[in-house]
Amino acid sequence: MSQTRTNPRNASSVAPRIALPAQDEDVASLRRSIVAKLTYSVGRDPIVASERDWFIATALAVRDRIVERWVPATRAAYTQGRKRVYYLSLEFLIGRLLYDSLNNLSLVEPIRTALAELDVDFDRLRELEPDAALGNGGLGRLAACYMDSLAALAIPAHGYGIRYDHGLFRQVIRDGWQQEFPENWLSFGNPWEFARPDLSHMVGFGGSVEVIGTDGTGRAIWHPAESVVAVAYDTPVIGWRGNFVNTLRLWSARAADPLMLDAFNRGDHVGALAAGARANAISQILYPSDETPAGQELRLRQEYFFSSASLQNLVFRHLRQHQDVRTLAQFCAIQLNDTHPAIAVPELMRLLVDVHEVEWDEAWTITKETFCYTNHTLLPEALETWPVPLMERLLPRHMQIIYQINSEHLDGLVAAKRPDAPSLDAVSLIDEHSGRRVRMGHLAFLGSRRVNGVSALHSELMRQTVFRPMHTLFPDRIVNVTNGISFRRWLYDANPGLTDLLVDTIGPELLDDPEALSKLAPFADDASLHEKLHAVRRSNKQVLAMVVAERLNFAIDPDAMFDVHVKRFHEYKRQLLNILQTIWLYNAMRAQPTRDWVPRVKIFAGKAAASYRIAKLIIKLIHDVARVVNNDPTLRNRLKVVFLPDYNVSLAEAIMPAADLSEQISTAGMEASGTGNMKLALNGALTIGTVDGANIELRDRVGAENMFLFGLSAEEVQERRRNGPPPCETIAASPVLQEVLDAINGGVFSHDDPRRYAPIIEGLTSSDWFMVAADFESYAEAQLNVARRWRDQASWWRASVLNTANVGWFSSDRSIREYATQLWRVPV
Ligand code: 26Q
Repeated sequence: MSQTRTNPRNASSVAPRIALPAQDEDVASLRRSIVAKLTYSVGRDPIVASERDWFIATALAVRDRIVERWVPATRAAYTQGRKRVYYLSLEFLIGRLLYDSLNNLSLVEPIRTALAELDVDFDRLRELEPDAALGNGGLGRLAACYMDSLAALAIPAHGYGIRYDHGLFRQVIRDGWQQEFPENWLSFGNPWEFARPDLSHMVGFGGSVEVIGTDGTGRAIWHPAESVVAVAYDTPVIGWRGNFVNTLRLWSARAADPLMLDAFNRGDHVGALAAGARANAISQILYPSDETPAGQELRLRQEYFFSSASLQNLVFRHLRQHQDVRTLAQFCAIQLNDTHPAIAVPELMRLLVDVHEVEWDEAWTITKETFCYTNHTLLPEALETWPVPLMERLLPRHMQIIYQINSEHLDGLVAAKRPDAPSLDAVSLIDEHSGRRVRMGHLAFLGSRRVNGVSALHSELMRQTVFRPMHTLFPDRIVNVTNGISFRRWLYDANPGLTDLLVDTIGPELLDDPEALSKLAPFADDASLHEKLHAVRRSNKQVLAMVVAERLNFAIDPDAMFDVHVKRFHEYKRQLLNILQTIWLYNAMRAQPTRDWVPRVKIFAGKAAASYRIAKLIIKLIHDVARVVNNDPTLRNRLKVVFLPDYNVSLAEAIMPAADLSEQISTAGMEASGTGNMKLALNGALTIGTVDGANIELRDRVGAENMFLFGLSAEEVQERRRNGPPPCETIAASPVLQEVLDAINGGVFSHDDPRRYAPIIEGLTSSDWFMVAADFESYAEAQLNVARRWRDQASWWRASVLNTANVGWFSSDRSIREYATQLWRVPV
């Protein structure tokens, strides 16, 4: 969207009421600081300044107002000696910061006015900000929402991650196929961050371990062969109403010795720079695979690089304040966002034992008391493991520590002689089956005081499946914290029209207390509210239609139902099921052209991992179907299919408020939680979904009668995979599905290459692992119910109101409160 000229909010244009009216004083002082920044920091004359110059100047002026609060907040947390949370995550999917910061500071209107007085259009300006896309999807966006809530709740916290030069790839669609291009968010500089070249740590790799003393109990000294410098870049994270500010500290990699002068002088000009290039590579790019670990050495280098820099930094901070490393657990809680930073467990042991000379047993106690670990997936292929030889080569001391942790763990188990003990094989940190590999999930589990899943079902499945043996040993360790989302970003920022209407209807309390949304429930049947909600939705849909027109040169009708399926492409998320149902609908409309079909626009967006062939083929199928459907005059515009390229946080902010129907149709048992489901329900979309992840908790709050649930349960999926009928039987039993597959197979959507979709058909007929065929009939039926409900608009809007009214619980503030009390033991 940064390339576009349209402002998605122009159509709804009114200022959100949550921003206080612009005070003259604010406006004048903002105007002065923007001009000062433009002059002295950007170095431009206002007469020639480009819009981008104005954006940078504005961001810098806003940053000053954040820093004014950052310094006292940080100082107060320090002097009060408050326990601090460290959130370690390889991903922070932040998006843009200008509007969000202004909203937190109640400065949206003053800035708009100040800029207008300078003849600059704020709404165009904010579209120029590139997304900080330092994440793949749900896990990264969750980290960003949690940073927002930590600041809102005034919990002292640092986010630690990597300052990737290139965020998630830019998705371009050529002839229906996804292509990946590098993303360049830093090309015009980043006005939000502070480089801290003075704040750096050495991170070692490779080399050897020297043991001092001969009896095996002596100290170990690691002599790394290679050293990389981690340089800190700090971004302040401001909380709601500007009350508190935390720090997001991202590490950038530099060579310790960037130019080997002797090599250069010998004439080896390229070789002289090789070490520098090797070091820089660590923070160059975000790994774009989602759910499937890449397993490459560079990824392990990234994981260790940021884990080590972060731990050295937090231990340093702790010592500066408390002088005694033994009190670490009292003042620090470290949260591991998935296993990506699990190497932090042996790293803390190394720092405590080798560097700070703490006894092993005490060090282990401190470690276990300090860490907590969040698991985000149960997919066996997504569980991170690293080959022992690679670990030994890259991190020899850590491998020794892992062996020692493992042998004490297994010895203890043998000594305990528990009758219910799982096999050693199942709980060992080393997987001996597929080559020897370190199980990072087991390592994180063992090194943590609490381990959590991200929805009730997911946490329960953790206990029953992948972590079953570990759970037997430590039955109190796994807890659940259901994910949440930032209402600031996903309601107040993204949907000012709805926010204003809600404030008008139930009062401003909801702005500070999401649960106050429940006051909306008594208005569920209020026709005048329905009308106003409809007006807000329609205007949001018009804005999205403008985005579609601009990007795809294609018109969609804002009065049609917007049926939205936006998320990463993965077979378990079943975009395929949706497009098959679309074909079914297409066939049905052509067969009965005179029926009163509900006009629908199927909207898809999402990226596939570059190497995920089937996911990319599904994207191509959507485009092929779109071409045929969109050009068929017999449908009389009652069905359109749209794929919006390059899905990111900013595009999501335009889509969520414009959705009527939310597709949350994962194979039951496979979506750990989902968070798009929450964003869409909050904005009033009705969910069509499976009984999976947080959909279940959504149902418990919103009511099954206000959703469209369908399909096999997680248990039924398991059972069917074991003993179900062969998929070809399922398909044969469903003439409509058979017809859909025949159309695809017959090249109806791919005249140029009738065999193109053979791999998809083959997957469905031979195994149907993701239960697309098995759930098809049930899904198609649920979609008929959707259409039926849509025709009864009063009933539709009643359900919509009850969705918004009952999702207050899904605020990430609630999630963070649970982390604070159950996991971190910090006051809120
Ligand atoms: C691992 C190793 C090497 C390269 C990449 C990765 C990698 C990267 C990202 C593995 C997994 C991810 C992302 C996982 C993810 O986003 N999971 C989602 O997390 C959300 C927040 O908890 C849940 O709501 C979703 O259900 C879950 O799919």
